[in-house]
Amino acid sequence: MAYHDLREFLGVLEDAGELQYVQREVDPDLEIGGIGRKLDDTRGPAVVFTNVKGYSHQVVMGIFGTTMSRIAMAMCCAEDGLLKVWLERASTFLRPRLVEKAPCQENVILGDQVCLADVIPQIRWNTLDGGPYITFALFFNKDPQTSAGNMAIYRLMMTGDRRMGAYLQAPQHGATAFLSAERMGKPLEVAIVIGTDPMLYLASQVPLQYGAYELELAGGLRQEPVEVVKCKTVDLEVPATAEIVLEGRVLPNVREMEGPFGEFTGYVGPADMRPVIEISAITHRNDPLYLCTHEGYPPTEDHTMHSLTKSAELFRQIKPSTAPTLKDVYFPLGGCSAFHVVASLRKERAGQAKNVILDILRSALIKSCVVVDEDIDIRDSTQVEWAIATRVRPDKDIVIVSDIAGPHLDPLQHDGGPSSKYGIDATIPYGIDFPVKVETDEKTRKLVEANWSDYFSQG
Ligand SMILES: Cc1cc2nc3c(=O)[nH]c(=O)nc-3n(C[C@H](O)[C@H](O)[C@H](O)COP(=O)(O)O)c2cc1C
Ligand SMILES: [Mn+2]
Repeated sequence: MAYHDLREFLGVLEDAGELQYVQREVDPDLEIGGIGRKLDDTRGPAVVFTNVKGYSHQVVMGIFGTTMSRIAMAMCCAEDGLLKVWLERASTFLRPRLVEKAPCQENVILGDQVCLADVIPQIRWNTLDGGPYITFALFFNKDPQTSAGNMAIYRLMMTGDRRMGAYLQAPQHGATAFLSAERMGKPLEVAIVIGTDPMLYLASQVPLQYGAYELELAGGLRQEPVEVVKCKTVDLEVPATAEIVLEGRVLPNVREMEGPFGEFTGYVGPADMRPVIEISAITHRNDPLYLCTHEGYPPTEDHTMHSLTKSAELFRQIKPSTAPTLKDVYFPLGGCSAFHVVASLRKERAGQAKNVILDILRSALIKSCVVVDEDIDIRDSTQVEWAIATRVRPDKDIVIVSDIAGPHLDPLQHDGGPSSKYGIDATIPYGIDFPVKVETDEKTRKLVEANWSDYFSQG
């Protein structure tokens, strides 16, 4: 089963009691950001703001929020075993299907008529932000040489009626394509798509190799190709049922100040001279829904999404080689679902956990990891801390790698210089005499399970 569009998914959230309407007027200047922070902190519902000051359409925030349950709903599967379902479906790529007529083009605004503020609410999320930001748009482009498609999320700062600054940072693929177009002296055509089937948002966060198209992965994940329509002013195709589409070009040899911005790391990222997009058309559905997301320190929706998509992709990459007995991989939200990884395995040789550590730390995007035995639930931080506290010999089990490229958004990496990494082997050392774990025996466990509700019933 697949959702036709964002609206269908919102209906499912509402039926499940996971969506609430806010009818009171809210200010896009800081107030929506403050509400987003509190909803994330309290693991709150998705919200629809029906009355946004100075804006005539509805604003939707937090479709996934900070629990895995709404991600499972987006995937039409149970929360238990989500990673397994993801891995099964993610091996299929389905090419999009082109349609002639599309809801996302019910309204077309061209050239001089374009004024971003008419269609996009001017949300300033935090006091130190450099301006109003679009935070939850799918950014589409093609490689200027091969025409391979790309779909990702890059934040956008609105700087004029038709102008935006983009955080396009190599090695992200949109930046790679732009730099290649710029070397040819050409602009890069882009489409910025807001509000679709949530599966497209999840697929956009899978770290595929350059040239692999995330929209085709989305087709596989939803088990049905995505319908697309040709854009009006650029040579790109966009999801037909999207709420809002901005068409435009990243201008060659132009850089303007973008930022600062309150990032997913939980820190304010500095402003810098960054690429600029000029908008050539806006198309949108009747009564469009503007979809956005709040960013900041964990937990946020960004971390919830990344935790699943990155865990699945890393598991897929490292399982076959180093550790066929690898059991689970998890990017915890507290590690920004980016810098820190926990993995579990059934160790079959002395030292094998260190091979897994090196396999994980190989990625420039990861800074640290912990590897534990398979009896530890790596999604439970208390169990992971218990393994670290009781199974680590600090002089033997900590690996440190110096002078290596690390994640560029690590707040200690703003100078860009080489980083360092560490991994902790928190598995029981192989072949040593180690105490037996305290556990309820099977017979007693079954007895207690069978009697559980009776213990607490009155009379
Ligand atoms: C809400 C949100 C905002 C994001 N903003 C940015 C951004 O501004 N710049 C960036 O490089 N990545 C950003 N990302 C992460 C990328 O979308 C993600 O790493 C993606 O997999 C990159 O795809 P690519 O490899 O095709 O470039 C954001 C992700 C989310 C969920
Ligand atoms: Mn990509």
